[in-house]
Amino acid sequence: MSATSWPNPDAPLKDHAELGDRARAVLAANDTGAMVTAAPNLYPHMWSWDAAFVAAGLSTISVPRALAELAHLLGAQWESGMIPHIVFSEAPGYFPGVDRWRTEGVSPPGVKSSGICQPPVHATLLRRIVERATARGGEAARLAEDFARQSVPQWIRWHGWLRSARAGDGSGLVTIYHGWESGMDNSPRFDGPYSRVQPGDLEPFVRTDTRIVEDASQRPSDEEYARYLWLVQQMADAAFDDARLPGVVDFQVKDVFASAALATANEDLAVLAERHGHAGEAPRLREWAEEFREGVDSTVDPETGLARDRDVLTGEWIDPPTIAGFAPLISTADRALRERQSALIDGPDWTGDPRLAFPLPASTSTTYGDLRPRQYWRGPVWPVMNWYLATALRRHGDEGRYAAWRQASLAQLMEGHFGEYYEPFTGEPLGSWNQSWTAAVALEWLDDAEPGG
Ligand code: 2M8
Repeated sequence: MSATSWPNPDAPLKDHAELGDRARAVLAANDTGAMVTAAPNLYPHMWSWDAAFVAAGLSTISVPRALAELAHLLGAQWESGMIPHIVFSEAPGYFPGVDRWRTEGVSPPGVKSSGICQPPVHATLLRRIVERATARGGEAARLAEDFARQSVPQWIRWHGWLRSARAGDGSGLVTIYHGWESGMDNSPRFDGPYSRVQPGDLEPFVRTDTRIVEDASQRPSDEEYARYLWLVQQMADAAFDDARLPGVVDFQVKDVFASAALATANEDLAVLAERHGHAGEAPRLREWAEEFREGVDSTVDPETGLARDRDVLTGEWIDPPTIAGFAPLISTADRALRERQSALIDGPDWTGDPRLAFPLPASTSTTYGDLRPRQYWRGPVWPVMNWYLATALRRHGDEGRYAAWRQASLAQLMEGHFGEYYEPFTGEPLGSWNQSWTAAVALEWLDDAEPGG
């Protein structure tokens, strides 16, 4: 592992075999034995949706290791069914750590976790892992199928919690109480809702992220962090009681992307349930899938063709053009909508922008007035998103776009740093280097000949 500067003096990597070797080395280096941390220094713990992508990447190396990753995450599931967004390791140095969350006594005994969630991509990736293992046969298949049989009830509890605690209004749209729950923390999606969060008597804090990512402009601002922490404080004061959150939290958004992830994950969970000993559960999981599919479709702006979040507290639609606007590409069954969105994503505001280093979708439209091409979820290209969206396109039969995005993604990753995110116009790796989910999706792209895609 010698990638320490950019451009990488060893770049371009020789070939895909070298890319694969480096990606495996990143995952091995980030593996504590109990978990593959999300990144070496910046994120020394397990993140919920990172763990799902990481497990998929690990399954190209070792199915048992991949299953252990998901088992560790499931070991932190709350009694309510919620899967927390961070499962803490013993490593120091991340802020806000477990003490700030005040989850002791609410999280399961012995578990150190945060008190919020992240997008529910897990069942989708578990299905992929199990199909890969089944195709491989032998011990890997037996282990993966056993794991599915044993864990399906826990995944159902997770989805059931999202549906009752976060979408009990029947809207088919998941409410989030923190931008962190979206996974796209400082996306312009949340500018409006965050502008109305006014921190009150906030416990003092010292950030650690800006010590690790030295160029602070690649991270959210201090003002944004104060709001993030204020929301944590509000939820901790309410002991993360699902029933109390709607009455106390200053940020409440219907998240269209998480809802699309849940729609498709319900479909995948139904398939796993049918194949691995829980067939009786499949019909209600398919109903849930339909409910969230319809919820997502109902948010599409007829003028722009993009799906929209909604601010629950003001009732307003959220307009900034971000990658979340393409949520229907993940979940919709409406062919015309799929075609419209596919044409849009090829267009000059997205992958068709001729200034791009690689024709891949940025986290925010590159023609958006307030684009910040180096700042986190406000502009950079995220490899993990490209892979997740491309596999969604492929499962709906779009082999052409899948192949084009695969080629562009592999070309982007050949610079060899496994950046957390990339500057869209120069291809510079930003944020953390040797980010686990970036290495994981590199392995997935390389392995795409295998069944289960
Ligand atoms: C980022 O979020 C964390 C907070 O959850 C952070 O900035 O400290 C996001 O990109 C999130 O989606 C991701 O899961 C996490 C770890 O990679 O980092």
